Amino acid sequence: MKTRAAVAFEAKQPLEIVEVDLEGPKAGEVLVEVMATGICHTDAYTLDGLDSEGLFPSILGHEGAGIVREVGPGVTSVKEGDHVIPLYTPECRQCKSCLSQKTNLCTAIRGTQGKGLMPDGTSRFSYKGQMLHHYMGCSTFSNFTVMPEIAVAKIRDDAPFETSCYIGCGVTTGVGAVVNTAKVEPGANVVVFGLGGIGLNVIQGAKMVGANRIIGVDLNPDREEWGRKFGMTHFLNTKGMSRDQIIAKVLELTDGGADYTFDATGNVEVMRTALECAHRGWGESIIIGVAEAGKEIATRPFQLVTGRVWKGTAFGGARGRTDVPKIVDWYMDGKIAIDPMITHTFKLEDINKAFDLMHAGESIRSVVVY
Ligand code: NAD
Ligand code: AHE
Ligand code: ZN
Repeated sequence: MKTRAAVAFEAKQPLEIVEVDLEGPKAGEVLVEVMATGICHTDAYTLDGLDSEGLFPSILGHEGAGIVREVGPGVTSVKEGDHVIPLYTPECRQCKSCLSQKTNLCTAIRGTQGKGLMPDGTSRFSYKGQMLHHYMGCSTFSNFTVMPEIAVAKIRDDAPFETSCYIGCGVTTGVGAVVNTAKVEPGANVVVFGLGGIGLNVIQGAKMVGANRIIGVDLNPDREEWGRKFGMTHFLNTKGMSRDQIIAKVLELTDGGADYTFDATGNVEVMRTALECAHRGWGESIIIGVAEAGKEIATRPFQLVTGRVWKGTAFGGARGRTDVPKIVDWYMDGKIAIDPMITHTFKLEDINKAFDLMHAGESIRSVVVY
């Protein structure tokens, strides 16, 4: 079939809206009509050529919601007409990782997914005879996409696509980092570095579980108002501040250090600061941000010897097929907010504007509605 898509032909170039060819679903796969997709900073980082796994030409996008339009042979867990959220972290429930119950990082198809291919090692997308890569196993910047059955979460039919698509990455990542990865307990003091589409969800997750002080850190002064809307109790604008100054201020606000800190910037210097703001003896620092290719983190080992813990989280530690439908329920029941964070809505033709707004710090989340 033909479908409209925003194609990343080359790094650092605007996406081009073209009609591409899409092959139908093979065994174990489903055809999904993407109804809406968010634009996450990870899409921008890949488009900017900063992802060591980045491939071109490709169809980016990994934060979607849509409807199953066709199922391939052997598909049993979803059917035509089901509403689904594509999962860049699948859940096969059979691999060593899924069975371990220690991680959400299903390994069933990670190898081919990282090469921009479907599990059989081929792509379903092409343009004028040239193969286009899939992206993070999702490619939601295409109106129709093909997904492995293990990489879609069936969700309730009454959840609006244009808001629930955000659960496909940002919401689940931020809230899940609090609930699944850090397991923040009531009364804990929390510091969130970077109050964008992910960090604000960390804030609302921390508020939801009953954290005490929730300190937001950003260089953009406009983010203070945003943080306060979702439960932030203190704001620190770190523009012009040295690492030592930031740490001293956080230690003052948290009686010696935070119980939990989160990096939602992707900046490795910030990741170090976040770790060193954690309380001696028990403070945990969770890395959410994706750093540019070639960047490394550093700290004095003494920081860990003295009991601070450095952790990371992908997709908020969520097991997609199991947890995503529950997060949709939290949203529909009013336990978490999504609508106010969606600051801009575009047609696919205008998707490049969403990247411009993100880089200018003017949007929280932009969504393309097909
Ligand atoms: P965003 O652009 O919406 O937000 C980033 C925020 O960080 C902005 O408010 C910006 O002003 C702030 N910031 C930048 N540099 C800073 C600094 N030095 N100090 C303080 N604040 C700073 O991006 P997003 O969509 O929220 O994504 C955030 C990060 O999370 C990105 O690196 C993204 O790739 C990553 N991410 C990771 C996962 C995961 O599963 N681990 C999932 C989604 C996104
Ligand atoms: N490919 C990059 C790393 C990118 C990355 O860490 N992606 C996160 C999701 S970001 C969503 O916005 C993730 O899930 N990672 C686990 C995985 O298996 O990809 C690199 O550095 O090579
Ligand atoms: Zn994302």
